[in-house]
Amino acid sequence: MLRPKPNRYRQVISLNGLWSFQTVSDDYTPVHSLSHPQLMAVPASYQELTTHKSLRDYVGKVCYETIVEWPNIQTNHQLRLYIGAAGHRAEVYLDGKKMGVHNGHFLPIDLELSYGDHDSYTHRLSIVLDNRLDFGTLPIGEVKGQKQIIHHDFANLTGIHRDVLLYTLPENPITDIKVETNGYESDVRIDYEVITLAKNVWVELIDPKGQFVTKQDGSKGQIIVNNPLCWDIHQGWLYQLIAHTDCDAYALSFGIRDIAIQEEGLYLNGRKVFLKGFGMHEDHSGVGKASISALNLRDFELLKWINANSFRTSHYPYSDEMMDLADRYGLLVIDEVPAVGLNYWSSEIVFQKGSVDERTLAIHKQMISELITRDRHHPSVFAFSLANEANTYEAGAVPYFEKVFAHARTLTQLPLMIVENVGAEANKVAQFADIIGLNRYQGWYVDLGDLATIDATIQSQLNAYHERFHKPMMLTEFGADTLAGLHKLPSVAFSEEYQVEFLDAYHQVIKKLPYVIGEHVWNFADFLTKEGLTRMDGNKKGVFTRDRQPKMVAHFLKKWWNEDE
Ligand code: BDP
Repeated sequence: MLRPKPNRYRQVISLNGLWSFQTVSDDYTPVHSLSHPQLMAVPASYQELTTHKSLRDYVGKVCYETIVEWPNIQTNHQLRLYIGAAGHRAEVYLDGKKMGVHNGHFLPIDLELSYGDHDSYTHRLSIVLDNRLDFGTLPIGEVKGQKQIIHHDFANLTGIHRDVLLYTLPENPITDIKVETNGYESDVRIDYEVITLAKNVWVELIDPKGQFVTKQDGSKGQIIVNNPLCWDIHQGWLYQLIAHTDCDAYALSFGIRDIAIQEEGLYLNGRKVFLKGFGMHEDHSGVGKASISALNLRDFELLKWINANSFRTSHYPYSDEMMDLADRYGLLVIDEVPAVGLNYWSSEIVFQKGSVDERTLAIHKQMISELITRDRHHPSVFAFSLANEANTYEAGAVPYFEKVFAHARTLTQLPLMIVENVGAEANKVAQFADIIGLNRYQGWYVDLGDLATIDATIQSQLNAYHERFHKPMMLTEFGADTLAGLHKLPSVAFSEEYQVEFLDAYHQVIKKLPYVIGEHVWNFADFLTKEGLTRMDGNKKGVFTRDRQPKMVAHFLKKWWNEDE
């Protein structure tokens, strides 16, 4: 699948804006227009916009509806719909007729809109969304009565979260382009393939400075690039392969860069790199999980300011635009599937029939396929994370993850990760991964306030993993809830001083361990969660507030990460 892009052969029309919106029953089909709609912004999380608690806490289906004015298209051309993300389950209707369904909130919906009445230029587009999480969705969840139970730590915000685009394709379109690069020094080989039924195919290569490199005939081939401009950290060089046919064209961006791992290191273009950055969330006041260019850009400006070189898309795939920005700012990305909540924080077994079972495995595999297909040409993506904090000490987790990893390996050569909170001795799954991420909250959930315990505990826990699995390790989460503006001398938990001392203690211990390839602070910014006694208006472990202003620790991180260059 190629993301819609306008050019002389392809029209793209944005349907973002104000739509009609209403909660609907489970058996609802949009035969007629909505009976008592309200206005709703697209993209946005509707829970962030409403003033009604009943809608904010609503569990079930909603319908978005808009009237679309058709572009003028030829009969042999296709009209398609692309929705960057809408969740969790989506049904798409045109004039009341079902066009398709999709399960998987954080990945695109792309389908053809076939329509009966060619004489009519206005059509009613309805998108029915179900915000319920169960064992056939990711994240997983359970609905008990009217309540949605979730086991993960971010609010179940839903709605149409990314661009809605109507687009056209010409006859015999280019349906896919595959590019693989080999090497990074001189004579880099680029293997490409253009998928199309068109007969006459040629490609052009344009370098990151916009200079023409070469033109070549045929839908499949190789190009050798001497002395390439490699993509690197803070150096977002992007090449373009422009595929042409007699009736279509598509420009695909990609980067030339080489990723390698060894037991004690991550190498980018032959150079060892240490990852500095954050686990993040797509979460902003007012719009929730919507992708908004201005807000996305501010996040990247802050990442640059603080001297971060990487982030994890915790705990789900981020928008196309976030991935484009990572490419352009030159930040390395751990791209994560929404396999979160596979841990009930109790003694209950998770990996068993009736709980996380073959239904979950099927959607897990589907989302891995969709994610890797969507993101395979982003040079920023150096690893895929296949789960966060699953109960990997359970016997049932072994066959489950064996299949998950085997599936992902059929789709990518990049390193695969698992993010763990289970101790090394109990872990039955980490051997499947190439890089092991560990989340640790010593000094917070364990021994709150006792910073002196961090050094020895974290060292011994990481060492235990390394001695048992002999893989590169990464501290993927460590953080302390901090109330912006709360100062205490001496420090106490929740104060800005405590966050500084806490993160410094981790930073010091990580530096001593050569096999640790990076540190990602939890979290980039404060974010919304479900209500809870330890969540006062959300999770406050952000280094920035939810409206993206720095807490005191941000200035320290900026300095530490600069000194470590
Ligand atoms: C970890 C989770 C993360 C949470 C974090 C926390 O991976 O999603 O937000 O802890 O408690 O367990 O702050």
